[in-house]
Amino acid sequence: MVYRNVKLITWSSTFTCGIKLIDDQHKHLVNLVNDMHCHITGNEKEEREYFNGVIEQAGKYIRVHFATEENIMIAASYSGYAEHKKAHDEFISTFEKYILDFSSGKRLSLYSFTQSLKNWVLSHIAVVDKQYFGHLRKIVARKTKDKSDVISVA
Ligand code: FEA
Repeated sequence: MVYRNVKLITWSSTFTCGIKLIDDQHKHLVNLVNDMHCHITGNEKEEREYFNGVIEQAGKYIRVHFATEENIMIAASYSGYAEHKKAHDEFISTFEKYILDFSSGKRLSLYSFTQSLKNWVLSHIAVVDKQYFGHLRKIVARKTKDKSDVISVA
């Protein structure tokens, strides 16, 4: 079982929110899942070495991404902020538990880890993140309308 050069997730416009920073971060997460997928060999030693080399960076990146979204939601007074942050926090706890098991020597299945990361990333971007994307779009539309009203009055 070797998936080299096989993309597990193909980026699609349905994942975009229109904020470049967020879209770039989501693309990076998708690339990360695809990279993990390409390193599945079924060989425990190889997979452990690969995982060891990427996991810390991945954890840091995910935290930065969540903080970026949370700051945007706060700035936009998004009413779903607390619930969204809870989903982020729960994901971080699950992720940390996995890393703890891994560093204490537990057998790693890169296949199952990658699958669960893919399922989480996809369902979160496509469902939960989409809810605040909608809120941001409404704000932009309102601001654009206010501006055009001012211009037409002037
Ligand atoms: Fe609410 Fe964004 O977080 N994308 N992910 N995963």
